[in-house]
Amino acid sequence: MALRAALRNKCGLSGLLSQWSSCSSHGRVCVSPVLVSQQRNNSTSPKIKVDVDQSSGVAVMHMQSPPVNSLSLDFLTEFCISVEKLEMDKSCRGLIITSSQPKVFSAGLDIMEMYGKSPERCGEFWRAVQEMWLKMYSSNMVTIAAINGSSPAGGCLMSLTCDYRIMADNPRYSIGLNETQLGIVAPFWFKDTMTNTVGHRTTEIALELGLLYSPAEALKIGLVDQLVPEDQVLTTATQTMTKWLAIPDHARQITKSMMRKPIIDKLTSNREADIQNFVSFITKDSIQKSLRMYLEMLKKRKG
Ligand code: CO8
Repeated sequence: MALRAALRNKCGLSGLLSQWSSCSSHGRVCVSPVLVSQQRNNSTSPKIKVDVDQSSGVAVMHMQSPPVNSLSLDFLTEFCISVEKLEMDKSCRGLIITSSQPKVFSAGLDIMEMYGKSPERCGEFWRAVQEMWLKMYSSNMVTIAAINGSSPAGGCLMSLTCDYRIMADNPRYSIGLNETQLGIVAPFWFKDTMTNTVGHRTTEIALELGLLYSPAEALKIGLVDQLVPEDQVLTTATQTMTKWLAIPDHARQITKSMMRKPIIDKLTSNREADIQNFVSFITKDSIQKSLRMYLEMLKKRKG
């Protein structure tokens, strides 16, 4: 609830953090009882399971929200709490994100959060999406996406926030920012994150056509960094993490910040306007109609 409230107001997680810091004493941060139980090495919330290896300082976050790890407000809230806790834990230097769901890393934003909802709820949802992106894209930890299934739209965005992407080499999986296929438009920070990864021209084509790439195609354009057999995704991520953690943290962190800060600043200074844009766009009748048609298509495809 505390996080939901923080997400709802302007200061977001940084506000929540400053509230925590303000009650710190003797160098220890005082947190609410709800959060204390999650300060163990390993924690499980309904939708997220985190295993921390104390000896290596690496956390593995398993997304476990059936059927497809769609990014609902509840999911994003739990996700942000988990990342925030790890970020505050000085012994944790690396984070691997993966899925417990078969065949799917994440289906992206929960479409039901954007369909038939009040403007207030849409605004709250979008603030949580922004928060997820800001937390991940600016993380001090080494972050690796272990993509063990399909990863469209918001799932692709989440993996793009990471420092490195390893995907299962299974041609049935796909990854990409397919927003235009739903009749919606990826906002500037989705676009900028992809441009930073694969370049302007590739992003322009990918976004206009809403392209979903097979793992082999994604590797070719640099959307993912490495393909491995499905059963080796997590072990490869762990091995890769060791390599990244061999670099002194401060040097790596400053370099990461140098590469990413311009986009982060752009969203940070435009958060409210971005929320307003999203709310007025997504609540339009024509956009709601597109979403309904897309949902029907998903159901039909299943049938
Ligand atoms: N949100 C909500 N429900 C979803 C979503 C989703 N993103 N994706 C799938 N589901 C539901 C399905 O409708 C189905 O529901 P039910 O069981 O009730 O029929 C259930 O999850 C299982 O889905 P499938 O049977 O399709 O599962 P598969 O394993 O066969 O396929 C896929 C998994 C590949 C992930 C497939 O479900 C899929 O392609 N889903 C759609 C993914 C998608 O297009 N996501 C885009 C979301 S929009 C986004 O992330 C960015 C928006 C930016 C907004 C900007 C506006 C300004």
